[in-house]
Amino acid sequence: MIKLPDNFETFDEKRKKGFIELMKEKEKGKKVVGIFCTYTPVELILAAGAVSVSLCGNSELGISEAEAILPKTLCPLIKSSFGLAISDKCPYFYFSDMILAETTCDGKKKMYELLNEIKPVHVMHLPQGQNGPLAVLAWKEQIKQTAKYIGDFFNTEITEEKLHNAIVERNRIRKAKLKAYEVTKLVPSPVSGYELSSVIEATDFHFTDDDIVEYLESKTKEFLSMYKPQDSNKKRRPRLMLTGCPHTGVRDKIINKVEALGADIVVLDSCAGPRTQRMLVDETKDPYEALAEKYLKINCSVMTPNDGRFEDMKSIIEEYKVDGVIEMVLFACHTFAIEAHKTKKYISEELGLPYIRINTDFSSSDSAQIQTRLEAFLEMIS
Ligand code: BJ8
Repeated sequence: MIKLPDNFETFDEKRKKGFIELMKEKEKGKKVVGIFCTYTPVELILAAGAVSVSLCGNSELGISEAEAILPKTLCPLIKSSFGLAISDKCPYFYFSDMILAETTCDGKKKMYELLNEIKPVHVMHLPQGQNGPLAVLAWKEQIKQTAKYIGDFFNTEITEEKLHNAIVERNRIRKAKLKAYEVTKLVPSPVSGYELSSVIEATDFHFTDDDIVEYLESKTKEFLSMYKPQDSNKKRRPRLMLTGCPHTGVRDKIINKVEALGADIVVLDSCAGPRTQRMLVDETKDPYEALAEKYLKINCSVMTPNDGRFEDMKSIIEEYKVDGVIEMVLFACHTFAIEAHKTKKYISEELGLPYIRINTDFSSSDSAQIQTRLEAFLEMIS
């Protein structure tokens, strides 16, 4: 019989639902691996017969608990993730048998050392750059070692056949997510960025691949049925791209707000967005090599250089017919903050599009100020 956390009654509805769903999987004997980053080759987890869950915090919850240990000046995503973990407020952390982590930004790396005091954490050493002859080789070796670690941890063997099957399954999910994202290529977009991002986020509450794909396909169909081509003759709402740090913690104060002001966020240019979903893992080659190549191609500011991000942005901007760009940088995220200088130059000077940068955290204290800046930005675009 699985024990509820002592503070279960204080959980909000979303977390209660997540807890109950995952509890059902645990009762069926499912093993759970917590993850924090898009660079995690989740196929390894799947091939071990376990399920992966994201442990990234995306609200103010847990931040005060975290600040008793971590510096207040740290990125809110790290503080929230850590605080939820140490206070048993995250159902996914509660049920995780182990954590699979990787060396991305400094804050996360050091946080993993502290998490390891609560749950077993295996850290994969991600190369700091994507180029150079040894990068893929080193990453492939890390993936192999991790397969061995996870296999031993769960007392199973991750065979190449299991890994191949996991690759095919994850590619199926990537294709379904991409189709959902691509609905907003239509003009006018039949769905708001807020609703689309809620749907993608809700896949975190589905724990089997069939469930995820079925849910995404039915939502995509529903969105497509809402398309009104006749409205393309009406005055066009500005079509915006949101780039920068992961945006789930600012959906209300940026995505919802900008859409209420009369624009559409038609593309979410984050590491989990369409630019990553369209990169499939090659199903025809050695699975370790295919995984190493695919995951290392993901563009994130933790890489140096990170030129691929700009190539991705250019094609996404064209495909989604973007009129302007909002870059969101979380406080204390040094890699995205420094890279934002290049982003601004690239978007405004090379692509000639309006650009605004918003520095923020997960609190609502700057909502009014953000609204004023967004209003001025939209006035400039319209
Ligand atoms: S692949 S974006 S999930 S590292 S935690 S870097 S906001 S200071 S999340 Fe990320 Fe992987 Fe890259 Fe994506 Fe900055 Fe905060 Fe660090 Fe962050």
